[in-house]
Amino acid sequence: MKISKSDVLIVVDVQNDFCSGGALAVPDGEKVVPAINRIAEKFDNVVLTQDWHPRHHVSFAPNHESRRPFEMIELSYGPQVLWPVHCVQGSPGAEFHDALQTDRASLVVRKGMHHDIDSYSAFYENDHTTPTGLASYLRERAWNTLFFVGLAFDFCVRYSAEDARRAGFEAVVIEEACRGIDLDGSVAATHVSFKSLGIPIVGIGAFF
Ligand code: VGL
Ligand code: ZN
Repeated sequence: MKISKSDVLIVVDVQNDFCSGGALAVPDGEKVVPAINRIAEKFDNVVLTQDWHPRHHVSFAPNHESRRPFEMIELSYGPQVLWPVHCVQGSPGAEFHDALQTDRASLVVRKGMHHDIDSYSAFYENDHTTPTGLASYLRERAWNTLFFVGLAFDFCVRYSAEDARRAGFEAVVIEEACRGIDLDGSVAATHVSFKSLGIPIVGIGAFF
Protein backbone atom coordinates (compact mmCIF):
# COMPACT_ATOMS: atom_id res chain seq x y z
CA MET A 1 0.00 0.00 0.00
CA LYS A 2 1.26 3.45 -0.93
CA ILE A 3 0.60 6.01 1.79
CA SER A 4 -0.12 9.48 0.47
CA LYS A 5 0.15 13.00 1.87
CA SER A 6 -3.60 13.10 2.43
CA ASP A 7 -3.54 10.00 4.64
CA VAL A 8 -3.38 10.26 8.41
CA LEU A 9 -2.78 7.66 11.12
CA ILE A 10 -5.09 8.16 14.10
CA VAL A 11 -3.69 6.47 17.21
CA VAL A 12 -6.52 5.96 19.68
CA ASP A 13 -6.01 5.99 23.46
CA VAL A 14 -2.72 4.07 23.83
CA GLN A 15 -2.60 4.99 27.51
CA ASN A 16 -1.38 3.20 30.62
CA ASP A 17 -4.86 2.58 32.03
CA PHE A 18 -5.78 0.55 28.92
CA CYS A 19 -2.61 -1.56 29.14
CA SER A 20 -1.73 -4.47 31.47
CA GLY A 21 -1.84 -3.33 35.09
CA GLY A 22 -4.02 -0.34 34.21
CA ALA A 23 -7.41 0.54 35.69
CA LEU A 24 -9.33 -0.52 32.56
CA ALA A 25 -6.82 -2.93 31.08
CA VAL A 26 -7.65 -4.17 27.60
CA PRO A 27 -6.24 -7.72 27.26
CA ASP A 28 -2.79 -7.44 25.66
CA GLY A 29 -3.33 -3.70 25.17
CA GLU A 30 0.39 -2.86 25.28
CA LYS A 31 1.09 -5.33 22.47
CA VAL A 32 -0.15 -2.77 19.94
CA VAL A 33 2.73 -0.40 20.69
CA PRO A 34 5.58 -1.88 18.59
CA ALA A 35 3.24 -2.31 15.61
CA ILE A 36 1.92 1.24 15.89
CA ASN A 37 5.44 2.67 16.11
CA ARG A 38 6.45 0.84 12.93
CA ILE A 39 3.31 1.86 11.03
CA ALA A 40 3.58 5.48 12.16
CA GLU A 41 7.01 5.80 10.53
CA LYS A 42 5.31 5.29 7.17
CA PHE A 43 2.90 8.19 7.63
CA ASP A 44 3.57 11.90 7.12
CA ASN A 45 0.61 12.68 9.34
CA VAL A 46 -0.14 11.29 12.79
CA VAL A 47 -2.83 12.32 15.29
CA LEU A 48 -3.15 10.91 18.81
CA THR A 49 -6.24 10.72 20.99
CA GLN A 50 -6.14 10.70 24.77
CA ASP A 51 -9.03 9.72 27.04
CA TRP A 52 -8.91 12.52 29.65
CA HIS A 53 -11.61 12.47 32.32
CA PRO A 54 -12.23 14.65 35.36
CA ARG A 55 -12.33 12.60 38.60
CA HIS A 56 -16.09 13.14 38.98
CA HIS A 57 -16.83 11.87 35.46
CA VAL A 58 -20.29 10.42 34.79
CA SER A 59 -18.84 7.23 33.20
CA PHE A 60 -17.14 6.14 36.45
CA ALA A 61 -19.11 3.46 38.36
CA PRO A 62 -18.00 4.70 41.82
CA ASN A 63 -19.65 8.05 41.02
CA HIS A 64 -23.06 6.30 41.02
CA GLU A 65 -24.53 4.88 44.17
CA SER A 66 -24.56 1.04 44.32
CA ARG A 67 -23.44 0.61 40.72
CA ARG A 68 -20.71 -1.75 39.58
CA PRO A 69 -18.23 -1.37 36.73
CA PHE A 70 -19.48 -2.71 33.37
CA GLU A 71 -23.16 -2.20 34.29
CA MET A 72 -25.30 -0.13 31.92
CA ILE A 73 -27.18 2.98 32.96
CA GLU A 74 -29.49 5.34 31.11
CA LEU A 75 -28.27 8.94 30.80
CA SER A 76 -29.94 11.90 29.10
CA TYR A 77 -28.20 11.00 25.82
CA GLY A 78 -28.92 7.25 25.99
CA PRO A 79 -27.37 4.07 27.41
CA GLN A 80 -23.92 4.34 28.95
CA VAL A 81 -21.56 1.64 30.23
CA LEU A 82 -20.18 2.37 33.70
CA TRP A 83 -16.40 1.96 33.78
CA PRO A 84 -13.82 1.66 36.52
CA VAL A 85 -12.16 5.01 37.29
CA HIS A 86 -9.64 5.44 34.45
CA CYS A 87 -7.62 8.05 32.56
CA VAL A 88 -8.10 10.74 35.18
CA GLN A 89 -6.61 14.04 33.99
CA GLY A 90 -2.99 14.33 35.08
CA SER A 91 -2.77 10.81 36.54
CA PRO A 92 -0.09 8.27 35.49
CA GLY A 93 -2.83 6.06 34.05
CA ALA A 94 -3.79 8.80 31.62
CA GLU A 95 -0.27 9.11 30.23
CA PHE A 96 0.59 7.54 26.89
CA HIS A 97 2.34 4.17 27.18
CA ASP A 98 6.05 4.82 27.72
CA ALA A 99 7.11 2.96 24.59
CA LEU A 100 4.66 4.77 22.29
CA GLN A 101 6.52 7.05 19.90
CA THR A 102 4.64 10.35 20.06
CA ASP A 103 7.13 12.84 18.60
CA ARG A 104 5.70 12.92 15.09
CA ALA A 105 2.09 13.56 16.09
CA SER A 106 0.85 17.01 15.05
CA LEU A 107 -2.19 16.95 17.32
CA VAL A 108 -3.38 15.30 20.51
CA VAL A 109 -7.17 15.23 20.81
CA ARG A 110 -8.28 14.96 24.41
CA LYS A 111 -11.77 13.62 24.93
CA GLY A 112 -14.24 12.80 27.67
CA MET A 113 -13.42 16.04 29.44
CA HIS A 114 -17.03 17.12 30.09
CA HIS A 115 -18.02 15.60 33.41
CA ASP A 116 -21.57 14.78 32.26
CA ILE A 117 -20.86 13.21 28.81
CA ASP A 118 -18.61 10.30 27.88
CA SER A 119 -16.75 10.38 24.58
CA TYR A 120 -15.70 7.19 22.83
CA SER A 121 -15.37 8.84 19.45
CA ALA A 122 -12.55 11.23 18.59
CA PHE A 123 -15.11 13.32 16.66
CA TYR A 124 -18.26 13.55 18.78
CA GLU A 125 -19.01 12.96 22.41
CA ASN A 126 -21.53 10.23 23.25
CA ASP A 127 -24.45 12.66 22.86
CA HIS A 128 -23.52 12.52 19.13
CA THR A 129 -23.75 16.34 18.90
CA THR A 130 -20.87 17.87 20.88
CA PRO A 131 -17.89 17.99 18.48
CA THR A 132 -14.21 17.71 19.48
CA GLY A 133 -13.04 19.84 16.53
CA LEU A 134 -11.11 16.97 14.91
CA ALA A 135 -13.21 16.89 11.71
CA SER A 136 -12.51 20.57 11.00
CA TYR A 137 -8.80 20.12 11.71
CA LEU A 138 -8.56 17.20 9.27
CA ARG A 139 -10.56 19.03 6.59
CA GLU A 140 -8.47 22.17 6.86
CA ARG A 141 -5.34 20.09 6.34
CA ALA A 142 -7.05 18.16 3.49
CA TRP A 143 -6.34 14.80 5.10
CA ASN A 144 -9.16 12.64 3.86
CA THR A 145 -8.21 9.00 4.44
CA LEU A 146 -8.00 8.04 8.09
CA PHE A 147 -6.24 4.87 9.29
CA PHE A 148 -7.18 3.85 12.82
CA VAL A 149 -5.12 1.88 15.35
CA GLY A 150 -5.17 1.61 19.14
CA LEU A 151 -7.49 0.87 22.06
CA ALA A 152 -10.10 -0.27 22.42
CA PHE A 153 -11.06 -1.82 19.07
CA ASP A 154 -14.74 -2.18 20.03
CA PHE A 155 -15.17 1.20 21.77
CA CYS A 156 -13.05 4.21 20.97
CA VAL A 157 -11.59 2.85 17.72
CA ARG A 158 -15.04 1.68 16.61
CA TYR A 159 -16.89 4.91 17.36
CA SER A 160 -14.12 7.05 15.91
CA ALA A 161 -14.03 5.13 12.63
CA GLU A 162 -17.84 5.18 12.37
CA ASP A 163 -18.04 8.92 12.96
CA ALA A 164 -15.21 9.51 10.49
CA ARG A 165 -17.16 7.67 7.83
CA ARG A 166 -20.39 9.52 8.63
CA ALA A 167 -18.48 12.81 8.41
CA GLY A 168 -17.44 11.93 4.85
CA PHE A 169 -13.88 10.69 5.39
CA GLU A 170 -12.54 7.37 4.18
CA ALA A 171 -11.89 5.22 7.23
CA VAL A 172 -9.69 2.13 7.39
CA VAL A 173 -8.98 0.09 10.53
CA ILE A 174 -5.77 -1.86 11.10
CA GLU A 175 -7.23 -4.43 13.49
CA GLU A 176 -3.91 -6.17 14.16
CA ALA A 177 -2.74 -2.92 15.74
CA CYS A 178 -5.86 -2.75 17.96
CA ARG A 179 -7.09 -4.79 20.93
CA GLY A 180 -10.69 -5.09 22.15
CA ILE A 181 -12.53 -5.18 25.48
CA ASP A 182 -15.29 -7.49 24.12
CA LEU A 183 -18.23 -6.66 26.36
CA ASP A 184 -21.44 -8.56 25.45
CA GLY A 185 -20.33 -9.35 21.91
CA SER A 186 -19.02 -5.86 21.15
CA VAL A 187 -16.15 -7.09 18.95
CA ALA A 188 -18.55 -9.03 16.68
CA ALA A 189 -20.93 -6.04 16.62
CA THR A 190 -18.02 -3.84 15.55
CA HIS A 191 -17.30 -6.08 12.55
CA VAL A 192 -20.97 -6.01 11.50
CA SER A 193 -21.09 -2.24 11.79
CA PHE A 194 -17.84 -1.74 9.85
CA LYS A 195 -19.20 -3.90 7.02
CA SER A 196 -22.41 -1.95 6.74
CA LEU A 197 -20.65 1.43 6.82
CA GLY A 198 -17.94 0.49 4.32
CA ILE A 199 -15.03 0.57 6.75
CA PRO A 200 -12.40 -1.93 5.57
CA ILE A 201 -9.97 -3.77 7.84
CA VAL A 202 -6.44 -4.11 6.49
CA GLY A 203 -3.54 -6.16 7.82
CA ILE A 204 -0.25 -4.70 9.03
CA GLY A 205 1.48 -6.54 6.19
CA ALA A 206 -0.09 -4.11 3.71
CA PHE A 207 2.26 -1.36 4.93
CA PHE A 208 5.60 -3.17 4.55
C1 VGL B 1 -12.48 3.64 26.15
C2 VGL B 1 -14.04 2.86 27.62
C3 VGL B 1 -14.00 4.04 28.33
C4 VGL B 1 -11.63 3.39 24.94
C5 VGL B 1 -12.42 4.83 26.84
O1 VGL B 1 -10.58 4.05 24.77
O2 VGL B 1 -12.00 2.50 24.15
N1 VGL B 1 -13.29 2.67 26.55
N2 VGL B 1 -13.19 5.02 27.93
ZN1 ZN C 1 -12.96 6.71 29.17
